[in-house]
Amino acid sequence: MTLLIDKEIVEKETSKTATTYPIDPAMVVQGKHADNERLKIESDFLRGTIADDLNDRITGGFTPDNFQLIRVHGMYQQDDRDIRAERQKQKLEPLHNVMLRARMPGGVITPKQWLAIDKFAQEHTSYGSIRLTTRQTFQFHGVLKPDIKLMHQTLHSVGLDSLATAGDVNRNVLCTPNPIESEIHQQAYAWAKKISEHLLPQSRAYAEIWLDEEKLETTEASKDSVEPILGASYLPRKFKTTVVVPPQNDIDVHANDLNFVAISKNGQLVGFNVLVGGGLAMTHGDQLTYPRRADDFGFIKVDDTIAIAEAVVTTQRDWGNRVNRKNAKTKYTLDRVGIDAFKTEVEKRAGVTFAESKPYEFTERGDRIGWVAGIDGKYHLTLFIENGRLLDYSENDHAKQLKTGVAQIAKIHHGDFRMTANQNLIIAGVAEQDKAKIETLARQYGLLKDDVSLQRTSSMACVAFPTCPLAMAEAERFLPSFVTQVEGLLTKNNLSDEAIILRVTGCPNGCGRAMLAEVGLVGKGPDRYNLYLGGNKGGTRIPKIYQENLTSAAILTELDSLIARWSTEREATVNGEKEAFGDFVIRVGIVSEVKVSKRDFYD
Ligand code: SRM
Ligand code: SF4
Repeated sequence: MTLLIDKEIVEKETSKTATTYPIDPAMVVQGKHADNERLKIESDFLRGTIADDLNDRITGGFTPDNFQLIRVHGMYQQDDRDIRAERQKQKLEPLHNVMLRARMPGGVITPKQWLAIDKFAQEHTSYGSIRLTTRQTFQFHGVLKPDIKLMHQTLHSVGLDSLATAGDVNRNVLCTPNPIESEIHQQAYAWAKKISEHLLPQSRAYAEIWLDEEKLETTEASKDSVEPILGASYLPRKFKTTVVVPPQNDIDVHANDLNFVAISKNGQLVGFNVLVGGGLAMTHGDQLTYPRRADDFGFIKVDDTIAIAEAVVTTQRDWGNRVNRKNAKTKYTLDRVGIDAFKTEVEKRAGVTFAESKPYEFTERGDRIGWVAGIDGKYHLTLFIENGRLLDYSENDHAKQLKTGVAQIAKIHHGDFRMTANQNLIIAGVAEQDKAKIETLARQYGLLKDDVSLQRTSSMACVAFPTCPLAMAEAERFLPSFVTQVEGLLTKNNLSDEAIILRVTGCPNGCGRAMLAEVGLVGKGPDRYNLYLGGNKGGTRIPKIYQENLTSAAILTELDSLIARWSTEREATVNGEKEAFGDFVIRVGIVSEVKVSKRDFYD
């Protein structure tokens, strides 16, 4: 099978380009820069004093600047919130540890790599779990300072890293994760990888600090060339990119700053429609923050992909708000300077003119749990992993040993694994003769069950307690029993074969993408959530607030009557299917439709 990516094109496009552009002051927010800007500039290209902190064993934590800087190296300092108060009572510092998030464009990981991360999670993390995330990678939670370097070296020894999975940089690049379903999927994945690599920080800080590589001094003369794309102060805020193959929108384009929507002709990838400026986070009570859909900039040919990716990133780098981090993401830059101005600048920088967008449609987002056949004669088994948490929940009962189960599969699997943006895991590239063995293991270890409802596989939650420092309410720990209750409501109304896209996030940052759900719960406080309704199946509509500050019991009461109405009043759609819940609540006026998020999200 040939990839459309031509080696020469890639080499030409990935060569270092001049990255300073004349900047119109009218496009830049004036004022005192946020403190994060100082620390990035002073960090000597992401080094800071991380190495010194690592040797300081008096505290388990990092100094405030390094607390931020380690994020670009893929780590967050955390502590277990369940035991925080108790430790405080005992006059102990919080039990500082780090969470690590790996870089894994398109979520692809080999069995050998899997076995290495499995072993590390088992031996060196306090939770003993591997957590699949909503952005096609995994996290370790609870790694203590003495093990941090070992963790990076372990990843490196199997060809993995965690560079730029957090912080003000381009994050892990997502890609529709069934790569052998068509040639387009494979080509899309190759582009996701290429974009990820092209936009990575070039600083050698990661290699020096974690892999003990030789330290290179940054001289005054070399400063300008260290980061040709990101610049010495990196991006104003996090930046997220995807490559997606319609009609699947399984990576949720509207949560991302930059999206390449694959357009094909006669089975070949001919280019991408480019969508810019999506993002879901908001702050309770601050109407200057809001979730926003990405805007369609137009169509580009495949050869222009890297140039456009770089131009969008450098435009956001130069025009993004460095004064107020709450308004620093690309979505706010677009609304401040105007879509046309941003797009024209991207065209100028890339030397590419957007053509009119090509038609496409997103119809679904869920993963197809179970086996699918690939075009290469191989098979792929998608496992539903509730909340993405791979953990051995019992010492003796195999059926509850999810983490061990995946490791057992890794030992005999000849293909690879693909993490999905719905926190699930695909065992990809299985030969016909190996299917039965793999399926037996998956069933034996509770990774594949016949009685999981469509509602459960359509539900998702962010991590929240006990590790997330920003959580206001439970999410991951709350979801399983809440779904059971929703299943009950569906059954009561003869809808047990149907599902509502249900998502819960422990705070308004939106990591579980509740702001693209048909029913979204956004945490406000202990057992308190704002209830949003009206997203759609394709993930192209933002839901609207229905009621605020409800307990979970009150939400179930609301859902009880809404689902009862849906079951009796729903209509057939034009293509004969029954109306989805998110469409229904808008048609009958339970909530109004959010069309232009900035204007009508808060009406
Ligand atoms: Fe997220 C911060 C977990 C996807 C928006 N997110 C966090 C932190 C690191 C908390 C912190 O800053 O200290 C959470 C760590 C929890 C923990 O203990 O693991 C966290 N985010 C996650 C993950 C693990 C949720 C999950 O259950 O899978 C996802 C990891 C993705 C990855 O692998 O890179 C995750 N985060 C998202 C998404 C969804 C997406 O990208 O598709 C969003 C919304 C989309 C967007 O960016 O608009 C999201 N996370 C945020 C934000 C708000 C950003 C903003 O624009 O204001 C924060 C807070 C921040 O950055 O200040 C945040
Ligand atoms: Fe934490 Fe909030 Fe993200 Fe959930 S949505 S993981 S609570 S930051």
